[in-house]
Amino acid sequence: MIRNSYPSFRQVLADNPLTKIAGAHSSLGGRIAEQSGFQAVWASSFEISAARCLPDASLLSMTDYLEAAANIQKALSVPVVADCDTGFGNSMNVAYMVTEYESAGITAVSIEDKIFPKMNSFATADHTLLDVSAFAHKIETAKKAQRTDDFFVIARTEAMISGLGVDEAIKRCTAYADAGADAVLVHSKQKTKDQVLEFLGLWDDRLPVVVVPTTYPDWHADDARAAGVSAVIYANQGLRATITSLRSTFQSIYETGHTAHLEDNISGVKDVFDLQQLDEWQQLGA
Ligand code: SPV
Ligand code: MG
Repeated sequence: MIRNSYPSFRQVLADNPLTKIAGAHSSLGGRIAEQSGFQAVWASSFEISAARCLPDASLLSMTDYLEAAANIQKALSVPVVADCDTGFGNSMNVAYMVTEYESAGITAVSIEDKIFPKMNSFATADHTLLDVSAFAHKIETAKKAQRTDDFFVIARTEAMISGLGVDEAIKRCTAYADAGADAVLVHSKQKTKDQVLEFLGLWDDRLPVVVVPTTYPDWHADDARAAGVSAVIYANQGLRATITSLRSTFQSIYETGHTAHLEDNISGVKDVFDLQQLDEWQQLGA
């Protein structure tokens, strides 16, 4: 089918004991994630900026991120979760963002409690947080702005990223739950899962918890589920795999002057045609 229908992220979260989400910056990456079994796709600000060789630092506009997320969603039968950074400004920007994303068919967005402009969580930089009440107001505004009951707003705290610790993360997530958030995302850059586990031990299960185990990659999804996690985002492994693969392929072609040795290890043209749904398009256009 060329025009895909897809469930809302809210539905997917309700239907799965653990929702596995893969990061993408293009429809192609999103489609391969879906074919690999992922139940949702994260339209990652890190990936979308990297695809344009730009830092993940609020340089691209909301329109850029929306276009990327909407293009990914158009290709999929699973929902996109759009990484909307800080909501692209103040509460009024958040209201505009929600109307635009919802109109484009996106069923879930995530906004984080850093000040605008934000910097990627792993970069050595200032990660100052917005005042808790100001971010709670953004969440309230997002929920007020949505038109459908299904639209899903994830409140992401960067408390642990900014060095404020687990207690601050709990305090903030509680305030965001009070403000009407549908889930919380707790991000950590520690080398182990312990900080997130500590959060889960103190969290009263009021809302689903989403995690991004980039720096603690050995946390098995089943163990995350057992610890109380509802959704896990593999935010940038696809991008990093792409970089490794392109680099070795291009270097090898350049050095050897031919591609014969690569042919068995790179996708055939037929594989590309299938990802493009060429057969379906030809039937439609016949
Ligand atoms: C992203 O993928 O853009 C994220 C996750 O927000 S992180 O890069 O870890 O901040
Ligand atoms: Mg991001």
